[in-house]
Amino acid sequence: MTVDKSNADARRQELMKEIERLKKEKNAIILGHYYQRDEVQEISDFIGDSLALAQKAAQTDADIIVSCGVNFMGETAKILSPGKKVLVPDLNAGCSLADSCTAEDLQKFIDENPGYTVISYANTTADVKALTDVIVTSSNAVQIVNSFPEDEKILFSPDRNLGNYINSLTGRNMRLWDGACIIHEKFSVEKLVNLKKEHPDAKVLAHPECKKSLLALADKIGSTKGLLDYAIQSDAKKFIVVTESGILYEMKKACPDKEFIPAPPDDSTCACNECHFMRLNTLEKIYDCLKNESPEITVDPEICEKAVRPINRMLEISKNLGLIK
Ligand code: CIZ
Repeated sequence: MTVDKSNADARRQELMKEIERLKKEKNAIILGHYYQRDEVQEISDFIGDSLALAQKAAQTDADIIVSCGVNFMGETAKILSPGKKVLVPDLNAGCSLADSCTAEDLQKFIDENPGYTVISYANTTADVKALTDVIVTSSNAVQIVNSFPEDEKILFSPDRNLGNYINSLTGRNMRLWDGACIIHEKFSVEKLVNLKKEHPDAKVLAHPECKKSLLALADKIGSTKGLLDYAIQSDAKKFIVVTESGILYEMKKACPDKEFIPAPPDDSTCACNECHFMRLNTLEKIYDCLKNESPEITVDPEICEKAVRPINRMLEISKNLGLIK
C-alpha cells in the first residue's frame, strides 16, 4: 500500500468515527440517497430513494437530519419533519431537473391551462410542490395517473421523459413540462447497443427519466428501488444499469454474486454516468455540517403547509391502491 493510500484510509476511518460520535451527541441521523458516493452510503443510517428517505426521517425521533442527496431531497425531509433541523453537507447540490421548473413558470403554465389537475414528480422544489395537486414518484406514477378518470385533464411536471413514459403506458395525453435530468438525458443509445453486443446475457435496467430511445432497449424500466428489487429477484447474473451509477453500490452489496455494468454517457470516455451534484457530498462535508449544524435547509412554513398536501394525497391514493400499507 502506498503512503498516500494508507493516509487516505486513516483519514476516512477517523472521519467515520467522528461522524458517529457527533451523531450520538446530537441525536442526528444521516439519510443517503442511492446516487451518493459509496462512503456516504456506508455511513448513512438509511439508504433509499428521495421519498422513502424523507418518510423514514419523519418516523424517527432524531433532532437533526443530515440529508445526503440534492437540495430538493432536503426540502422534502423538512416538509415532512418541519420541527426537525435539516442539514445538507453542500448547499450547491442542486438538481437540473428540479431547477428546470420554477414555481413562477409553473404558475404561468397552470394559468394557461385552466381546469387541469397538476401532477408533479417528487423531484421538484418545495415551491413547485406547493402548486401541485398530487405528487408522484417514479415507482407509483403510472398507477396514480391511472387512478384519475380517463378524461381528467392533467399537467405533468417537470420531467418530459417520465411524462412521455406514463402517457405511453396509460394512454393519457398529459400536457408535459419540458424538463429533464441532465444525467439521464446523457446516456448514449449507440454505446448501450455496443455494450449489449458485448454482454448478450445481461439484462438492461433503465430509469424512466431516460429518453424513449433508451427505454426501448430495456428489459426492466423502473425507479431506483424498482431496479434494485428486480436485480435481487432476477435469475440473471449480469445487468447493464442505465441510471446514475451510485446505485451500483447497493446493487453489488445486495447481490455480491451478480455483475453490474454501468451504462456510459455519450459525451466522455468515462465508463459510468455520475451526477456531479450528488457527488458534492463527502465525508469531510458531512463531518463539518454536523459539527457546525450548517448549512441548514429552511422552507417557509406557509409553503411547507401547502407542499405537504400533495404528498399526503399521494400517500392516501397509494394506500387505497394497495401500493403501500
Ligand atoms: O426520487 C428519487 O429518489 C430518484 C432521483 C429516483 C428514483 O427513481 O427513486
